[in-house]
Amino acid sequence: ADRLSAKQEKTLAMIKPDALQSFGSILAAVEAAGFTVGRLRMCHLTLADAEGFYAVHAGRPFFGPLTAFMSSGRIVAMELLAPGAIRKWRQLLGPTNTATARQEAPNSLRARFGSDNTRNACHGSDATETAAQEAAFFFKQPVGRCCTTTNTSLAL
Ligand code: RTP
Ligand code: MG
Repeated sequence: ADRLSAKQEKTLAMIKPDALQSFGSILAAVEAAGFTVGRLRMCHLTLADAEGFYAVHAGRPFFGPLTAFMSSGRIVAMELLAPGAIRKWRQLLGPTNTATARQEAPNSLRARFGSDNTRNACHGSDATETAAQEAAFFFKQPVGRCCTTTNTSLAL
């Protein structure tokens, strides 16, 4: 009943190129934490796609390395549904910097699967508005070289 209740929140999660090989383990953690997986898409972002997704960071010193990394291999984008999904998923991610994550949250996904401050395994939306924008980015327009698109019956 809770899975379909109005208390559900939706976040946009991404498995970044460095962690694609750990998709199975990450999906296991998603399930164990009680999220419902909504729409899911695997694709290889172009550099322009990555620049669009991270447009808010344009001009930051890490923008070039970040967008190059994010277009270097396939990613998985997925909607995760749960009560408080945005905070809950970022909690599971741990701190942005993998080294910090290993110190402060050793069981977090970034501690387990990240490599450094840029190659940090996964993404999570930071607010309701960005979650909606990011879901639209992946599921309401053609993006990159799409490999797989699936829809579950529970997608909102
Ligand atoms: P995300 O958006 O990926 O969930 O991560 P976040 O909120 O924890 O981090 P944010 O500040 O939004 O940065 C987005 C991504 O840019 C890369 N980054 N590199 N100093 C650096 O080298 C640096 N800082 C950020 C990371 O990949 C980060 O997740
Ligand atoms: Mg962010």
